Amino acid sequence: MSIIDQLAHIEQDALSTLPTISSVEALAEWKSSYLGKQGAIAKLSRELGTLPADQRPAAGQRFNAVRGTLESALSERETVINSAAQNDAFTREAVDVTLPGRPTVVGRLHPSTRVLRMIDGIFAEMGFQVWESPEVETDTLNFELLNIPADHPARDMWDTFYIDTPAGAEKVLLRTHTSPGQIHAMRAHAPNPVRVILPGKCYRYEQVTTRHEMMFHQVEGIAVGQNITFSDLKGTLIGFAERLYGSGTKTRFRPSYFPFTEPSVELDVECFLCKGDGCRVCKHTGWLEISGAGMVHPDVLRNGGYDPAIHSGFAFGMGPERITMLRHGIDDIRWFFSGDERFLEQFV
Ligand code: FA5
Repeated sequence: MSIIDQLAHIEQDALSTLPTISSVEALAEWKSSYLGKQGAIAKLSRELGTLPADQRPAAGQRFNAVRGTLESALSERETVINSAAQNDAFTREAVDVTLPGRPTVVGRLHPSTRVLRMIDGIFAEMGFQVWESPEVETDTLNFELLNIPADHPARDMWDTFYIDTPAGAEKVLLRTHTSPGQIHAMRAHAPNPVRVILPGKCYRYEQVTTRHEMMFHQVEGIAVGQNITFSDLKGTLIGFAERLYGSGTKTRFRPSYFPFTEPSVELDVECFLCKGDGCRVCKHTGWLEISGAGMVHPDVLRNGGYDPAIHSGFAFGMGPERITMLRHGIDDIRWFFSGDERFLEQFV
């Protein structure tokens, strides 16, 4: 068979197999087997030298024509295959816009954080600065300097988580109340006046019940200066209760006992639910307790660096979880730190 016949054969073969090719990979193979450097046409062209000189130009032209034909057929097929691949991808990656969307869960503040911020805001309006003090304290700060020596029966009120320390070293504990913050705040300011609140977490080795958690928050408050009286304490806490529960909210002070205040009181507000008539939330008393308070004991003033002959002050400590329970009618404190979204998502 002559070279030209062989070329015609190759051309025909190439053009007849091309329409059966449907992948990019197979097309590349086709290209290299016919048009590549080692392909059928290139191999055959090496034999052009064996032709008589006068036939070579015409044969060369024929080779070029076949190459041109195959190249344009290749590019046409390439277009077809690419657009088929694209359509395929469109079908595979299509988005069904009629499907319902996936809801995005929006984060929100924990109810304790919300109430803490509300309490911070109310006291800030009354001129109190917000302070922080450590959650891990020494026995001295949590108890001794607050007039609660080791053998004092009042220690029972604050069952304690102690932290392992080397024998003979000072006892270290998780604070049982925010009251050690009183000493930190006084020592940082004495002999100048101080007026701060200290919000934070407290820990007690307690039986967990509907009203008692092992970890909870308190907001401590302390004001020390000259001529600060019990009336200032009453005015501050009544003002606070009215801002928190609405103006005209009734309050009452009951005598109480804390070793670090003298006299000591507890603040009750009229039950927001029954307005004093008595209901389940207030255990049918018509009143709800929200804070312990009192005039700072002279010993504690001295421990804070003040002279009780010149200075006086008041302090209070309230429980934001209990306040939140009362505001929202929550019947079990364990909801707060259970991590249950059904509870948490109600506070928007
Ligand atoms: C105290 O802790 C005093 N340090 C408060 C105080 C400060 C009095 C300054 C005078 C001057 P008490 O133990 O009553 O007091 O706690 C105060 C508040 O913390 C309680 O009214 C309650 O709201 C909250 N509380 C106490 N124990 C728990 C608990 N286990 N779980 C949740 N809240 C608690």
